[in-house]
Amino acid sequence: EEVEETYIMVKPDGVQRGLVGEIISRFEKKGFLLKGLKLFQCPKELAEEHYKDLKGKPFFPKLIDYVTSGPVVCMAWEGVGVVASARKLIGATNPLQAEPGTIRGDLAVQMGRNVVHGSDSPENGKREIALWFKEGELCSWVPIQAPWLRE
Ligand code: DAT
Ligand code: MG
Repeated sequence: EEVEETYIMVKPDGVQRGLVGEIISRFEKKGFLLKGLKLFQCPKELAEEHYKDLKGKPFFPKLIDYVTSGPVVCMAWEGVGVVASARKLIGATNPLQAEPGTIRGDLAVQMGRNVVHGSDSPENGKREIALWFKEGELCSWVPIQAPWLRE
């Protein structure tokens, strides 16, 4: 049971469709700790760095266009097992395969419009938070509900 950090991002379609509150709410209600939050217009270079492992894939140019097509909401979340748990809350990459009850399963239909990003490993969680947030944009704090979330 390790305390981890994950980078969650509402993609431009989620922002345009007014799903920001709904998506943040799912992580809040689950009981994870929000450490950073901002609305941000992502430059192309940052999008390419973020998705560098996918460079060369046929869909890469469209993916970069999509993620830079409007503002995104950047979030850093902390918690025990938060990386894998957030991926479960988000659901499968292809929204048509994502289970009902997951964000993509409930709110999206197409892979190229799958509303949200979540880091795939604790290492990438750290890497992506460092990539998207500057020093001073993250808060360390203890919410009043902490003793009611973990014994
Ligand atoms: P995930 O976002 O579930 O971590 P990923 O890291 O494999 O998925 O890919 C990043 C994004 O790229 C994904 O959210 C949507 C897009 N993508 C992935 N595979 C794709 C494909 N085969 N065709 C079109 N878009 C794809
Ligand atoms: Mg991924």
